[in-house]
Amino acid sequence: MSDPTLLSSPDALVLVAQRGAVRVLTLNRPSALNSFTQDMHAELRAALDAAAADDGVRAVLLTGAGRGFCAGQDLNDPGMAPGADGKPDIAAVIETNYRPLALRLQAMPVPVVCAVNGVAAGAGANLAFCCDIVLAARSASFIQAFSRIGLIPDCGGTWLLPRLVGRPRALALAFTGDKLSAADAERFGMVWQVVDDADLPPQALALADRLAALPSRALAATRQALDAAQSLSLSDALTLEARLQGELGRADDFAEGVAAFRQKRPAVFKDR
Ligand code: T3D
Repeated sequence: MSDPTLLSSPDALVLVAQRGAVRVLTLNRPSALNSFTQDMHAELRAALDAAAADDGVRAVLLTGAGRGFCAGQDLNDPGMAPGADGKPDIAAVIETNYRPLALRLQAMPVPVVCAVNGVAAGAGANLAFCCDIVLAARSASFIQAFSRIGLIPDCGGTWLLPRLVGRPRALALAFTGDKLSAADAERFGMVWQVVDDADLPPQALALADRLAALPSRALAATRQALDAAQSLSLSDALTLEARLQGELGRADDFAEGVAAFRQKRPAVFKDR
């Protein structure tokens, strides 16, 4: 595996590096546990858009610098100009920042692995859950910190949490704001795997490499179908499966996968 190439400035709020076919994005405000300012939002959006547009990127790995993953919105950052009544306009913060972030992640053309290296609080926790596969360091934790400050789960939390853990646990997590250990998050099915802290970077990279070698278009269509099926009848889900499968069946990766199977060799997928 080649050494990573840093594509961003070393003091960027989101470090951008390329390692093989994996685009590694590192939230980089460690002194404030990588909480979101307007500027960090803008850099993360730009970094995800760039990864989505680059055919050399076949997987994205998102993680945090320092001892935290992301502590949600920076509560010292005014974020947006106050509304006409002089009060905080959080709706505008969500529409401008969190909506595009959650929807960008849901529509990435390549898989997104999240390596949660420490505490993930508020929108930081839900950012992780917006990603496709979450690995967590054993010392990491997840906090729906919103109720403590009089808010509801955002960054897709209201949509994601009940789907991940069911309504009773979603409500308990959101109401109490209790810290959930990585082990309990794994037990609840919110993360794919918990690994020892020192093993997180190599294991997350290894997983991203594995995903990068798979047929990207089929993975993106799988995510699309699973998400859409949440609100479809079985009949409509079958219709969507037929449409997506029909498209994939005409793509080069399907021909390559079948040829590789018949020839008893590893497949080399190229579509995106
Ligand atoms: O506001 C809007 O625009 C709406 C959007 C809402 C989305 C949201 O995400 S709302 C939820 C916002 N996040 C939180 O409420 C979490 C706040 N942070 C904490 O509760 C704790 O920091 C943690 C439980 C995450 C970690 O605790 P601990 O003891 O390990 O660390 P710490 O000492 O509290 O934090 C370390 C530093 O990070 C500290 O700075 P200092 O004192 O060393 O200079 C702390 O102030 C800073 N920090 C942590 N979280 C935030 C933060 N600074 C700004 N905003 C934060 N969210």
